[in-house]
Amino acid sequence: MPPRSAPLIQNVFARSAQSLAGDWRVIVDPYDNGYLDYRGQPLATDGYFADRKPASKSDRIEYDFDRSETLRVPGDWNSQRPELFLYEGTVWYRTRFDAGAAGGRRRFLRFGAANYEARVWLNGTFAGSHRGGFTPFDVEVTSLLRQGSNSLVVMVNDMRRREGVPTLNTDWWNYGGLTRDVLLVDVPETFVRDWALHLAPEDPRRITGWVQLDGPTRRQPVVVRLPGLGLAVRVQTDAEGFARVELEAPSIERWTPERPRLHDVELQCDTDRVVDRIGFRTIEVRGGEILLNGAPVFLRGISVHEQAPRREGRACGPADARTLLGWAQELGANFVRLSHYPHDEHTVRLADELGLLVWEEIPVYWTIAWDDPDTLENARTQLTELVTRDRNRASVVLWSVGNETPPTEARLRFMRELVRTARALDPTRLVSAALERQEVHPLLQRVDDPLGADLDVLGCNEYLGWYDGLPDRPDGVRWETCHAKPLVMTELGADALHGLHGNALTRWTEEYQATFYEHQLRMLEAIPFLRGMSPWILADFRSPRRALPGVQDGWNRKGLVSDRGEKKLAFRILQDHYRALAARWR
Ligand code: GCB
Repeated sequence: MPPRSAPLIQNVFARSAQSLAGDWRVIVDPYDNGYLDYRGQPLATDGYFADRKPASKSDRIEYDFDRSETLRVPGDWNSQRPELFLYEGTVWYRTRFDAGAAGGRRRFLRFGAANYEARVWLNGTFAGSHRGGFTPFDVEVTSLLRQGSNSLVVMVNDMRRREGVPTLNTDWWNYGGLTRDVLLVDVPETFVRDWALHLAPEDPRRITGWVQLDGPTRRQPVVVRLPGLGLAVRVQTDAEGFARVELEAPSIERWTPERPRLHDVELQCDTDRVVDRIGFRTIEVRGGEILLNGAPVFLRGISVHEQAPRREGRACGPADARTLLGWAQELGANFVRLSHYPHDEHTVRLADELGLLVWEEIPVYWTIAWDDPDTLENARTQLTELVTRDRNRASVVLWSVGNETPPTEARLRFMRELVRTARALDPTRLVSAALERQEVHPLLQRVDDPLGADLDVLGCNEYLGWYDGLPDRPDGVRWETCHAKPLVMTELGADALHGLHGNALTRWTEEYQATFYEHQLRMLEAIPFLRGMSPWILADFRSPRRALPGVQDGWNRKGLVSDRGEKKLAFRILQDHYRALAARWR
């Protein structure tokens, strides 16, 4: 039985927290010299983590954070210094910060993400570690924190590993570093660590869920309140600090893309009080339809990478989220596929506010070490952390367990385990994966991956007209599936360099891409079980696989928007289509 959740603090943004954003001192350490001795053994005391200064003029210390260069946190290192653009390895980060007296409270460091592995020391003492480049983790530092100045050292390593999740090969840039918020969070000794609140799928006039306390006083009454609606319930936690929540809410206004209503929620026990803003809605699949609040919905989507808009680097923070999701809204989307890894929590919270439905994904991508139990454990942990972080977001309707994985037995076992994990963690959402198509003959394509039997919604990536043929390749193509489930075409796309013009048969031109979309959209219109799409992709993104000089220059150019934020011709084509679809599915 997988755990109910990862030990993460829910809604850190509602907590009293100190941001550690700023310029951190860094040491670039390709040989892990600050961690290992010359025999490859971990250093006991002398590593860079000790953040030492010479005690006398004779003292030999071969590093000095105070005289080292700086990098901005949050931020990837690749885009901040030209010599780190292609760097993969270890970078040591050091910041100093002042902390007040603990006053009987507990303190945690929250890392929004560190790609890919992180080890954390506070004042020279090891405090915790994490692997997985896109999910948050908390490190308790209550007993390590000093009143006054503190030294926080984080060793971040972003080497790609064959047995990692993702593995060696991806079509996106391996941005390393402390890429998201770092916060010092302050909570009472016993606090409400986690909660899940949603409409009961079997009876949406009720809110159900649970709360989880953390700390020495685990048995407590907890009141869950929706002050705006005058609703409240009092529950009693057990010896583990856990209690189920049931609340009658017969006339609660639902969250919809058109009216994304969020409700203030308050959770209070004797020792703590915390708030959240939660939308309530249902999502299910019935008779080939995706039902949102009981009504059929068509997912007018776009895939999104976490590529910073109009600049180099990984997107992070609320402003980038606003630009990217703003473009999606301008396109007429009601749905975004946040590919191929968990995006920043700010993005998902903004989707809640804007009314965008969200597909979230873990980086189980292409071919990974299906037979390695530790790889599976790693993928399950990343999924658990993602679900824990976002299970209270109404916008999130689909968990995806992977992208374009090959239909072998070992992979099927691996993926089925992930599907089971997703369902055990969160029985209220749909589970999917982006699958591949099978060509029966050129005019008949089929989705018959056996994993489809385990999913609620089939995702399929197809590039008819780009990797296969010319823009008219989709003409007359029919689709079938053995699974009788709704299909979302999760990828289709063609590269175009913004400003490059030619006729529809000239690769890399905006005209080729626009024509590709015209033929694609006609084909998709004729698929009776199609219930959504998320073409590839919103904006051009950095990829080491894209070498063509003068066109790609290290960018995947399938964006409808260029790396500088300019819209290509195809943007308008999809926008017109989405306007028509929106009118039809009202
Ligand atoms: C795919 C992958 C995606 C790539 C895309 C492409 O099938 O899922 O990660 O970036 O194709 O552009 O080739």
